[in-house]
Amino acid sequence: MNPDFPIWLRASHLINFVLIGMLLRSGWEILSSLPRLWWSNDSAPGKEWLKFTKRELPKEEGVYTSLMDEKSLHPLLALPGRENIGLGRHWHGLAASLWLLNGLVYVVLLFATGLWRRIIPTSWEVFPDAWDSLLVYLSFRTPGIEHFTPYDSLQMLGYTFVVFILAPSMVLTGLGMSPAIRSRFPWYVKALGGHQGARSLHFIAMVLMAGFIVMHVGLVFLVHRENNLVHMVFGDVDTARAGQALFIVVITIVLVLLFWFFLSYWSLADRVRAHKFLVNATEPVRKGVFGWMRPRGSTQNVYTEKDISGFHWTNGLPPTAEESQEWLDARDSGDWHGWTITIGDDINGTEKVLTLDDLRKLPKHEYIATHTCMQGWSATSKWAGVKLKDLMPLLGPRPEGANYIMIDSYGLAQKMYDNRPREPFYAVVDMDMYNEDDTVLAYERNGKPLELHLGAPARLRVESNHGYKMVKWVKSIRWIKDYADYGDGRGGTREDSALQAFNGRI
Ligand SMILES: Nc1nc2c(c(=O)[nH]1)N[C@H]1C(S)=C(S)[C@@H](COP(=O)(O)O)O[C@H]1N2
Ligand SMILES: [Mo]
Repeated sequence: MNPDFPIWLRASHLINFVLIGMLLRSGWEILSSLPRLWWSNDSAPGKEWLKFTKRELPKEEGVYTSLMDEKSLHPLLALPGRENIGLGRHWHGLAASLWLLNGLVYVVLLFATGLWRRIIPTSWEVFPDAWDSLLVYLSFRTPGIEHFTPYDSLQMLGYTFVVFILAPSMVLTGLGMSPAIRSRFPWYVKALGGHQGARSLHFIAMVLMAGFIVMHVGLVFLVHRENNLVHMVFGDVDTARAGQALFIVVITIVLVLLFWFFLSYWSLADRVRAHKFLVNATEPVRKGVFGWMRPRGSTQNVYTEKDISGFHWTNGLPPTAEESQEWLDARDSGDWHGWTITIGDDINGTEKVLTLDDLRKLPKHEYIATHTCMQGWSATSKWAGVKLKDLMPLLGPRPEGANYIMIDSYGLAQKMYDNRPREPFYAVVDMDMYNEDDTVLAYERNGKPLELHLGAPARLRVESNHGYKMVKWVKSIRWIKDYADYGDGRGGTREDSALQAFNGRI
């Protein structure tokens, strides 16, 4: 046995392979839901630095939704494929958590066993040596086996970069896209170049990682293949079993590919089942890591008026005549005359009807925050409105048994995932979200009345979550016992129809 390749090392190598494939494939699923990349926080059409779509977008706000920009990827390529960003996000979260765990175990053992000396260079000689091997490769030759002890200088540099620089930057830029983290530590996201900076850097890191994998796998077979194969499979130095090792490696790769494809088709075969499984698997991590983070947008000054975006994407278009004549009439009446919002409680059946003037008389909360849609776009605005926790007490104390608040819209969902008739758009917030200072029924943006396409006259803001919680054109806000009793029971339109998680903090 070669002490350089103990069983834990070989096992974590294999697990890493499985998980990284899941990460790449679910990442592509997420990217395909908005196949454009920006450096600027406003995600303005025409300002992309890279796009994977030929579609030209109107420059005008409010006529085109991000859902319309989705691209469908084949299930053999993406996890799960076919415009399922909800499930893609769950798979990404599950694979990322396991990948991080596997990576931590690997790094801890690497140091505990002293094997780190095999991959982390300890002498400056590594640079000229690596340069020499590079020249050898570039002349289509391979460095002699004596350079591999067990890794040559170029490998050491490559592995050190991937393990200690590239992998951590994937985690750090990935976390930078979480609304919980942004609303709690806005300076962190700003340091990454905002949401689009984090997103673009995450993409670039992915390209480097994918490039590394292709080279790495290629070189295993091209450079001293027999040695690599017995190291990897048997942890052995004796190349006598190289044939057997090759067989095992090929079979393993085929099985892993089949497993990846199976995950896609298993998810697509019964998306609700996949959602249940994935939410159960990921929610404890989501809760543990992000649950304690309360937004601090109102007290921080990281984002200022200077950061306010010139463009704001739209998801969901304003109610039409079939959706709500009532809303249209109020819109056309001037200053929303006749428009009302109902606050109520489904437990005792009490309710109170308020006008826009009633809302304006309540304490006004104003702050600057960045909106992110889970599809990937962002925009920074100054929002003003009434905190939900200032609004609901107008009804009296929280009713006995009320655990959630449900917000309904005058408008219908843009599309349902199973193509059934469109239902009214709604979202549910839990007590944590309700009690946050930056959970607001907003009626102003950037000091002006809320625009029609952004939810006029009042829309919800839940700054610790992605945009899908933030119901536009709000009609009613009600205490409920449990969201399982409404819709498909998943706690919102995007949860019901796009299989997003109830917890939208990442
Ligand atoms: N009524 C209604 N509210 C909605 C939606 C919708 O389709 N209908 N889309 C949600 C999603 S997914 C996002 S990202 C935000 C988009 O807000 P914006 O259009 O104001 O940018 O609204 C949310 N609220
Ligand atoms: Mo969204």
